[in-house]
Amino acid sequence: MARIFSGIQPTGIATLGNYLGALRNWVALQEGEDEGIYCLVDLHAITVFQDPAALREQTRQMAALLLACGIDPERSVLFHQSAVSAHARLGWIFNCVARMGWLKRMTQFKDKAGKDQEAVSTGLFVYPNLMAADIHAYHATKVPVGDDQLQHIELANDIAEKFNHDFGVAFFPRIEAVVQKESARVMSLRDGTKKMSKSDPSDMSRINMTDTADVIAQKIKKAKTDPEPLPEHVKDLEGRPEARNLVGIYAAIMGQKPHEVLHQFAGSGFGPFKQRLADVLVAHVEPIGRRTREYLADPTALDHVLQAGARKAEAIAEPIVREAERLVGFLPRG
Ligand code: AQP
Repeated sequence: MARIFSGIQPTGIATLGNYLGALRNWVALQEGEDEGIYCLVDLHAITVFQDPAALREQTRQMAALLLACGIDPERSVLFHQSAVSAHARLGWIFNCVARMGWLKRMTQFKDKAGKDQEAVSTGLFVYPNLMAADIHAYHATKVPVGDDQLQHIELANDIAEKFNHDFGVAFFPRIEAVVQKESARVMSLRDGTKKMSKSDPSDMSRINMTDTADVIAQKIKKAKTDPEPLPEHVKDLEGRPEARNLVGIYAAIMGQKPHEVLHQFAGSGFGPFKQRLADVLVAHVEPIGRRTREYLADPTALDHVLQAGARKAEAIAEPIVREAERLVGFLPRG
C-alpha cells in the first residue's frame, strides 16, 4: 500500500480545471488500495494576501466541495494544513536545504510574481519548499496533480535527495506525480494559452464548480473560439488553442479521447458543439454545486470533519517530522 498526498489552495471556488486536473482523480484513487491524504493548503493560500474572513469562508467552501465531489472522510484523510504544525516545521527545514538557484527556476513563481518580483511575499518564493514538506511529512510517494505542478514535484525530489545526502540517511523516499493525461491542463475560456485559474480576475474565464446551469451555458456560449469548423484530425487543432481546449474538456468529461470527439463533431461549427458541451457540463457540474451548498449549510459539521481529519494527519506526520528534526540535530521536544 502506498500513501497518496495532494492539496488544493482555498483561494476561491474550485474550477473545472482543479476538478478535471486533480479532484476527480483524488476521488477515483479512493477505490484503490492506497491511503489518500487530502489537504486544504491554507498556509500556501496566504502567500498572496487573503482577507481573513474570506479565507475562513473559502476553506469551508473547499471542504464542502471536496465532500460533494465524493471525498469520503472515512476512507481518506481530509484536513486543513494550518491545523498540523508538522507542515510548517518541515517546511522551515526544507527552506534551509533547498538552494536559491533551484527556486529561481520555478516557472510558477515567475508567472505569479509577474514583472514586479520585488513586491511579492517571500512566502511565494519558498512556496515549493513547503509543498515538498507537505508531501514528505507523510512519507507519501504518489502525488496526483495537474501538469502545472510537475516542476514542483521534481524540486521536492531534489530536496529529499539533498536532505538524505547531507545527513547520510535514506529517510525521505522518492515521490511520483500522478497526472491524468487527457485533462492535465484545462485552459482559460477567454485565452486558450493561459491555464484556467480560480484567481483569474475574469469570472468568464472559468467554470466554477458551483456555477448554476444558466451560468455554465452562458460561459460556454461566450467562450472564445475561432471561425473555422472543428477539424477531422487532432493534429489540425495545432495553433487553435481555444478549440483544442474545448475539445479536451468535452473529452475529459465524457471519458473519451480527443480523436473520438472530433470523429463525432468534425465539420461542425462551434454553435452546435458548444451547445452539446454546455449540456454535458451542466449534467456533470451542477449536482456537485448543489451538494456543495448542502454541506455549506452546516459549517460546524464541516469544521468537525476537518478537525477529525487533522488529528489523523497529525498522528501520521508527527513521528516523521520529529525524526527529521532529530536527524537535523534538534534536541527532543520531551
Ligand atoms: N487549469 C488547470 N488544469 C488542470 N489542473 C489544474 N490545477 C489547477 N489548475 C488547473 C490543479 O489543481 C490542483 C490544485 O491547485 P491549487 O489550488 O493548489 O493551485 P493552482 O495550481 O495555482 O490552481 P489555481 O486554480 O490556478 O489557483 P490560484 O488561482 O489560487 O493560483 C493542483 O493539482 C493543480 O495542478
